[in-house]
Amino acid sequence: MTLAGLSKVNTVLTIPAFFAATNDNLGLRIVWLRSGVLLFHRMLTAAVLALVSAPVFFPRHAILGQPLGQMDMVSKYEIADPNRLAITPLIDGRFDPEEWDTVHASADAPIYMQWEPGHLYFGAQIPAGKDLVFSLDLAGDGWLVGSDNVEIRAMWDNGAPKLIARILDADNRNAPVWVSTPYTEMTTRSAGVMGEGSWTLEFDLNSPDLPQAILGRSIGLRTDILSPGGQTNEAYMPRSTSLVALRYERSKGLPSGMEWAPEYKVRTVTPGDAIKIRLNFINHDGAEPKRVELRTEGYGKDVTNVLAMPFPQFDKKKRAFVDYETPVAGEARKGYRVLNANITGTPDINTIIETSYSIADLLEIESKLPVFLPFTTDSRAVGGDVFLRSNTPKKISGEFKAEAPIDWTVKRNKEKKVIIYHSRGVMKIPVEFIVPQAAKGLIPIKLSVKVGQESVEKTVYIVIR
Ligand SMILES: [Ca+2]
Repeated sequence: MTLAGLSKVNTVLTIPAFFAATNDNLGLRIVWLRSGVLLFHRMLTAAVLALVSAPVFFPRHAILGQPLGQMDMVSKYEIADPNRLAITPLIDGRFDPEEWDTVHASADAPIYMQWEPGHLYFGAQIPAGKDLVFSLDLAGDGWLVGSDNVEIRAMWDNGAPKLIARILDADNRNAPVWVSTPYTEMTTRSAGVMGEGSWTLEFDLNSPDLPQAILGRSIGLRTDILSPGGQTNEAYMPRSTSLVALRYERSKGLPSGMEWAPEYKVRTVTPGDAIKIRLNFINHDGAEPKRVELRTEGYGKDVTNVLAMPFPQFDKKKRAFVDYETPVAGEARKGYRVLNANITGTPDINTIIETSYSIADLLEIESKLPVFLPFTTDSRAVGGDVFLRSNTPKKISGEFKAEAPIDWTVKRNKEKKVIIYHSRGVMKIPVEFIVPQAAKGLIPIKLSVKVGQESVEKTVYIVIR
């Protein structure tokens, strides 16, 4: 079992990126310095580093020699909490109670961020007449490192938000370039509402061109407000992103000497069923928790139990546990939800513990179809497996369907009877397609399973280029 806790906020000012930019801007001087005056070189380097790391007294663009009109994208980006929980929002442009988790508290433009496997979710409240730029370093290895950096510019356009995405490809560190990513724009669902003086933005980032959201991944993030038509910085310019991590657990105000970890048999529950989540505690010091209140946050609030009880005594091994057992109502909205445990006691204990669990469909559709195919002028057969993972102890029987674009043929298992006898069992369905001649682009494949009145659907993409 892993013990969850807060990790420190890390701010990354990409070092190679910084030097790339410094070299570029001070190019003439550096060539001259390399020709011999080593001592002066060292003094100048020290002075530049001192100025860059100095607080706010000097405008950094002046130090770095940025052309006028460049944005300050190296200021420290404040993060509310680096641990981001799995929470599924409803992408409708409206912020419901506890739907979103603040990642950047700002009076001008508060930013929200959370995730679930395969999806990164962002929300924002943006001043009317302004655009907002997200700079995401999806491998968390620094802006201007690798080809996993994406800039997403959100603007209000004709009554709805519009997103324009481009990837910063810095695989060649000496010549980073912008690469447009229309597939990211096509696969990102977004919604927004124009209000008094500001507009809302919600989006679900899930692109075949970008690294996938998985548990434990660290991501660099910053956002900047700018005017419509305003340009963001050139490809070679550094950006300072702050690291956040994709987690299932988080805690605030844990007393010193106290640790905790959740214990799940399974992290999923289907509507109409029940879930038990055990919270295990170890108390090395003298903290005295007195009471604990447990509830599910957000969309899970009205469909689950609220429990309050005295905090149990610690045993001789300084261990204690608290169980949260709840039925989940049949009409529950599906998605990741958060169990919130509020512990109070002496001295001045006010601890919040959070853990994500999934109110899930009857089964999960997992695709092992190829994501990328090289372009060819001939037609060809392409195959892979689809796994159906039951989320219920009950037997499942239904109908599987694979649907491809009209000029494609589903040659194997276009339709297939599904029977999963065992509790939380798995069924493998091999699927084969005939890809037509010269097919290219972003190809949606719709996979679905109908069980009684319920239909579970998933669209996956094959990219041919
Ligand atoms: Ca919403």
